[in-house]
Amino acid sequence: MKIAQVAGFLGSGKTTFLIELAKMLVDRGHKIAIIVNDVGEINVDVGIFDMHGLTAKEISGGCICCQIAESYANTIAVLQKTFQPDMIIVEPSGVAIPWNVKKAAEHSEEEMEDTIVHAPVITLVDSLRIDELMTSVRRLVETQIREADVIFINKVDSADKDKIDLSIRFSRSINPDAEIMYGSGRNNQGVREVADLIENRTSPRYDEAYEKEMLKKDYGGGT
Ligand SMILES: Nc1nc2c(ncn2[C@@H]2O[C@H](COP(=O)(O)OP(=O)(O)OP(=O)(O)O)[C@@H](O)[C@H]2O)c(=O)[nH]1
Ligand SMILES: [Mg+2]
Repeated sequence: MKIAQVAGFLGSGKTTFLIELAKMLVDRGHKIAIIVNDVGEINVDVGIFDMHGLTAKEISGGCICCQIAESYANTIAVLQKTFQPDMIIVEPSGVAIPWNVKKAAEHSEEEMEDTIVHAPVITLVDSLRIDELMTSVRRLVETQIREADVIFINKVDSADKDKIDLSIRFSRSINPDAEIMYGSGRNNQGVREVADLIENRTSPRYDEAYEKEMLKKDYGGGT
């Protein structure tokens, strides 16, 4: 079973993007389930997914990458047994760390007869709020960008060229290896290209040693 994450800071447009992405994958014949995580303060309205005819499960009361990793793994296993999707698309909370979400997903293998294959990790970058992302929440945003396979510069329908360029340069400087794409979930721009990547590519399994190396770099220990 393939699992795709649409990561990104609070308000970066994850839910809007994910609905378009899921609809496109359903149209291509996939059986899709959605898992949405909210950290508690704002309640996700799963009804919005139902409205679009999509199967969604909400997990709340903490972050699926840490506090409630177990209930995330359990939700995946239950979906596998009861609905048998060929793909699950996950909206982690805006403060989640992508690799920890991967690690948590892999724990579901202990509860089901299936293995997890990770689709490329998509991180949305809100080009309208790039200045704020580069200052007040920079460390978290850098981690989300560094751990992405695909960086999607979002909301280009409303952002000016300077903000879009800055978003691209900032993302590139942190993660030179990732695919950088741009578009708008609201206008369904760029969604098809992301759907192609999710269908055709995979992302490595969680690797503790590699994460430790990255953390060292992060905190200046390795350089
Ligand atoms: N201009 C523009 N606005 C967008 C786009 N996508 C989402 N938004 C707006 O951005 C805000 C947040 O969108 P959501 O899709 O709820 O973002 P989210 O990342 O799921 O938010 P949280 O779950 O609260 O972290 C809403 O006001 C959306 O209408 C886009 O492509 N362009
Ligand atoms: Mg959301």
